[in-house]
Amino acid sequence: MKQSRIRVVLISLVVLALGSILLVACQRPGVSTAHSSGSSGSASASTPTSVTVHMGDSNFLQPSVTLSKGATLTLTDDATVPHIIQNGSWVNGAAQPAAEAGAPTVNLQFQGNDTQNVGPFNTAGTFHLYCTIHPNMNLTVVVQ
Ligand SMILES: [Cu+2]
Repeated sequence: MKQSRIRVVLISLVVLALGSILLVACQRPGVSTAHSSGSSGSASASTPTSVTVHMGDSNFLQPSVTLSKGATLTLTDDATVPHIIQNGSWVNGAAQPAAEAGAPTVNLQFQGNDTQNVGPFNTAGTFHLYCTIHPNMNLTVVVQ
């Protein structure tokens, strides 16, 4: 009983190990070409300079967004509702203004159905934005 169970565990470990080796082997060519090329030919289209996050009545439509370093965050208000977006976050229902080191200063007033830009985010890290009007309307910006 016990031995067969150990055997099952061992076999699945071997399968996992082989699987991860295969994965690494498959990924290596793509990664290496991405790093080695870049001087000539097509520009790397995988680095967006702007990423859009939409806002609804009282929320961001996504809780977090990931940007490449140097990219700009575009905020679009899809509702006919104002938002005031600043550095900070709601914690347990309380507004806590705070700007992390390297964060662009954010103080944007949306009237409804409008779009504004934040950034560029030139420092890698995690930054928090919130709407001062709507409790728990938080957005985490991860810059890589
Ligand atoms: Cu709001």
